[in-house]
Amino acid sequence: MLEATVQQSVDRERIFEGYRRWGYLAANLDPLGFLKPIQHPELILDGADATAAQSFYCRTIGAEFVHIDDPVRRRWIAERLESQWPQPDRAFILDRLIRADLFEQVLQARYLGSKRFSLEGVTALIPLLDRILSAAAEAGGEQIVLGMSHRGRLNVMAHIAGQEAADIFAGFEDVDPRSVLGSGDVKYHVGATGQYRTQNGRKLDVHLASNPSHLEAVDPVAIGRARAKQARIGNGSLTKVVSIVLHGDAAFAGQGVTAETLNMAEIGAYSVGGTVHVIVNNLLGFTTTPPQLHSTRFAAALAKRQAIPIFHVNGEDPDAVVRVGQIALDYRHTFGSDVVVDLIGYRRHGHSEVDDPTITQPLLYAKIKDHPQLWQIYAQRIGVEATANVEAVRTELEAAHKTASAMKKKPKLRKLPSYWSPYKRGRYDSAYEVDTGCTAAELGNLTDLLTRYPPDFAIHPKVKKLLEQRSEMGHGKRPIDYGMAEALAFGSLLLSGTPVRFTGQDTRRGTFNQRHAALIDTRNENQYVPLEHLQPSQARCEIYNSTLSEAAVLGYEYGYSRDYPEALVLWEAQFGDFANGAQIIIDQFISSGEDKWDLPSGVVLLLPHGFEGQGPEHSSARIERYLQLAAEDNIQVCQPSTAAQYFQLLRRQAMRHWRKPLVVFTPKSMLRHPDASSPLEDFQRPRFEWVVPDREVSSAQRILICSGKIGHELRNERKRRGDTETAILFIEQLYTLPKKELRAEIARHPDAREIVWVQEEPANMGALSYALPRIRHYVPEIPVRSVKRSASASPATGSAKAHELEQKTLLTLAFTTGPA
Ligand SMILES: Cc1ncc(C[n+]2csc(CCOP(=O)(O)OP(=O)(O)O)c2C)c(N)n1
Repeated sequence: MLEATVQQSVDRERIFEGYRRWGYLAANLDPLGFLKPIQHPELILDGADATAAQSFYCRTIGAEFVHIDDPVRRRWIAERLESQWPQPDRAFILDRLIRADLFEQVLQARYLGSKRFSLEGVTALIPLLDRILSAAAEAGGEQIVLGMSHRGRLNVMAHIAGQEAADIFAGFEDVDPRSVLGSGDVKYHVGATGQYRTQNGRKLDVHLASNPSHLEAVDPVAIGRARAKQARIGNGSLTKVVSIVLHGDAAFAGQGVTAETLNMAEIGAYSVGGTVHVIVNNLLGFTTTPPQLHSTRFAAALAKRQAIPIFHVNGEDPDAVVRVGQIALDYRHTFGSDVVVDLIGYRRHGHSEVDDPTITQPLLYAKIKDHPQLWQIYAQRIGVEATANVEAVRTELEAAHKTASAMKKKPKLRKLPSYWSPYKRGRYDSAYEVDTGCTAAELGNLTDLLTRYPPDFAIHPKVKKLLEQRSEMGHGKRPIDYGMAEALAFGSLLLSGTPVRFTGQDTRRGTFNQRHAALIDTRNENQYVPLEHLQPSQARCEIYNSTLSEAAVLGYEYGYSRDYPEALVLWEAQFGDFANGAQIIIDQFISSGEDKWDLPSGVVLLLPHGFEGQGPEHSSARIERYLQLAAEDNIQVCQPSTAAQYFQLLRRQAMRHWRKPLVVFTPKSMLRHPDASSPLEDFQRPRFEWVVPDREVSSAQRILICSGKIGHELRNERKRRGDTETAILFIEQLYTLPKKELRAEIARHPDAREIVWVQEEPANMGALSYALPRIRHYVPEIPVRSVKRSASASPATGSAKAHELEQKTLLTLAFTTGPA
């Protein structure tokens, strides 16, 4: 008897193990039945009774979780799936479904032919989010940061982000076009801030991040914003601020930034205590079907490379959907982990409402045509007559439409949090400038704090020497190099209460062995970051090595900067050209976010740049691209030529109350070069110099204008030639080009007969096509020509010797009087 019981229990466990692993394949997940359940061979258990396991794993929830190696987490999930759940508040769910579906229908009727990217087919998203937000609030949540794309966005704004339907409808009226000529964004991209009220009266602030068309690009931005909000709160913040990111199925599977973002979830530099991901899965991407969109059965499979559970759920079983929402939030809170909900439904209309989907999916849409709305299915299932409710909601929405059509001004759907109040955005004003220099005493004291470490710390001999040198630098005994200048900038800001957050690949040591922000004990690899131990009252310092990503990491830091204007937030590319891996973030958020969404940021990009014979890659940070993006004071583009200028620039960025992204081209070989190092006095100068004047030549015949490293080479060449008639000016701020300062410097050489723009980049790159016409325009009385490498498809030669030859030729040409 006992034996039989043991055997039964072993059999049961074997059956359950099979279903925990493969049950999701056999689950009923697609409301329209195109995604056929699969009987995995390991589920065919020769005659054994699997009814119980099937009921848990093969109905309308299909869970993938046995790839999680932690048995505690697996057991936690199994326990929740293998138990009976109380019936949810069905009247509430029905009401929400009616509202979600009718919202779309009224828009369809009133604004026929407008794109809105209807949620119909996956309207269970609204009760799903209701449950996730309510569970978050019940656990002590205060704020939700929501990232999402077009699909159902307006619906989410109305039902989750606390926006009035009338205010959303007003977006379709497109009133007051003159106020947004050349700026603003379409209604399904702009963000919203509002309040969500749970059924039992709790309130959550909801921040729906503004979003470009570029799918998934907002993911890291939203999560970075959540991290900044958590950092502002401190203790308990992981529960108080929750990030939720909604994805399309095609985009989740196809866009690399999704993988990059998921990869950051468990890393100290980026963790937010777990993000709830929801795939709003309509089993279509525009006109393309799943077998063409991903190499996996489910779009969600990407998440399985990590210990992230995936809950697939049939979008036409709202009770199951709500249950999954609760499990997902609880899991996030219990384990501080990401979690994926794959909400499977369909798309009632075309990709947008102006598309005819019957051309590409005639069978699917023939079926959809006769398929009832979800609220109808649900009302029938729970035995409720909903007609009166539907009419009441319709009347409400029609009234909202009427209100919207009478509006004269487009309402603002979002406002900046109060911590933005002290900060300015928009156009530059010289009144924003502040003095950024430090006294010798301040620099000396700070140097002592930056170069100390615990007495029992076994420091690497090379680092010890570096710190000794830095000590001499900070006390005026040797010129200060970039590494020390940067440490002094960060340290001085931290002491005055400005937090510093800085990430990038190998940033703690520095790609060029120049930073050594973290000292490493040679006996045990313990780390000590002097910038974190300046004094107890200092601000928070975070310097992290990032993952090997550009898009997600830069997106994250941009997001962080959006919610921490008081902090200096920096991202460093390993080499400047790698920033093109984050081009979407640069184009769609950093350079245009303020114009489109009126959202400022003070994020800093550090991009190592300079032609040094290292080949086509690693030479150019593509100065030309940032200058092409620049307009309306949207960004600042700078190339400081000395350590002190770098120091002043970083301090200026934090100390001015004007928040504007800053792109800095930073040196590589010049990092420790004496020509680019600065005496202590230059750190005491009041401000960053937009143009570095020639302090050696007073009345020149010729003026060379350049930016960055080439200027130092030109100076050396001038010295070699014993030339006393050529002045060399460095433009340190390329955008906005300092017209007044430049003209003033040129005017100091009244005999100048020629101006030469000199750059090491090829003619189709660098600042040439930006700077040359402007200089000509500013100084029409003097002919201006240029010296540069020939236009080239790739930035630089692969041969170090060819580079030397080219560089020599450039210098020779720069000192040869020639035709304009
Ligand atoms: C990076 C990027 N590439 C292409 C597009 C064009 N596009 C817009 S929506 C869409 C299909 C998206 O499908 P899915 O992610 O499943 O979301 P759905 O629209 O079905 O909700 C495409 C290809 C885009 N917006 N972003």
